[in-house]
Amino acid sequence: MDSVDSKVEKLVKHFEGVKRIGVISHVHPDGDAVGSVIGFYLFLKKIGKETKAILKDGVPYQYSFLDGSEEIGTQFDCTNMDLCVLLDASEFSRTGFPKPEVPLIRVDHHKTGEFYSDYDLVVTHAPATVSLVLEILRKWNVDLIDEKIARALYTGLLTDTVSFLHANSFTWAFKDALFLSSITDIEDIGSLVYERKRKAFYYLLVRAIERLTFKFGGKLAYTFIKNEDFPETGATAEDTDGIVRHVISIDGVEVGVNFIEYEKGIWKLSARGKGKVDLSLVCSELGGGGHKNAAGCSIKGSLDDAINNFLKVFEKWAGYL
Ligand SMILES: [Mn+2]
Repeated sequence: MDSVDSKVEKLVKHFEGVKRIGVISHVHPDGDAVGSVIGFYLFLKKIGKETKAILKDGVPYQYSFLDGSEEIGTQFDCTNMDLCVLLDASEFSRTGFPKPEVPLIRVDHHKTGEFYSDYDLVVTHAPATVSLVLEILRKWNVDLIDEKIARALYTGLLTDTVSFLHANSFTWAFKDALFLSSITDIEDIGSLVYERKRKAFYYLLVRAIERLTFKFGGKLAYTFIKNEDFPETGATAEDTDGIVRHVISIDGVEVGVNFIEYEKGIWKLSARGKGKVDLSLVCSELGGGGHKNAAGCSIKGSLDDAINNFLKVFEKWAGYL
């Protein structure tokens, strides 16, 4: 933790000398992206900075219970900021916007990605990006961490650890959970996040389960969501969240993959693992990235192209299954 501590200290000093700080994260934001953006944004406002928070796709409905979500913009207006903080994203292109002229700082726990300056705080053993944001806020002014901020950060921690099923560091994750639960009542957050799924999610899930295909002796399972599945089921991009968890949850499956065609002809691949193969390496070979057990990338072409390209690359790691 020592090197993290000194990096955080340096970063806080830098933030203190800056007036306007923009906060941004990736498209199709997950709980960690939303939680770290909202938590950091609310804190910046409270400490008296001029700030803007941006998520191109907005806050998905399952996280809209968080205070502050209504203040998150979807237009890119970071250009008149003194610096822009990229949270929970390995590359700026993941925001869905072109890289701005303003200085960038990356705060993230993904293995691969871009580096902008010595102020970058990229810590791969952090349980979530919210944990890094929490380190920053505690060092900056711990007394300003209120219930709203704590709820946003806890949401990111809960979802990125898959309800504490996985964590790069359980000690760190539980320490953060303990701290955050001392500031806010976390009792309802799990239910708000996980027990408000729309019916359209299940219509998509039924299709995904029916299409399951097993390879490598049943150790790799994949499925897909076609572009036309969205209008046919009434689902939106937000409703795909969590489908790949059902694929990886099958006994004997070591790697689960969902190919999702949000845009016609572009397959967004979401891969989950149980530790045997480093999926961030597999996905970075296909132009993406992520974590060992959760990674993704995009492949252009037909569904067969996407599946075949992935399987061709994956074959090299299949011996570890
Ligand atoms: Mn994350």
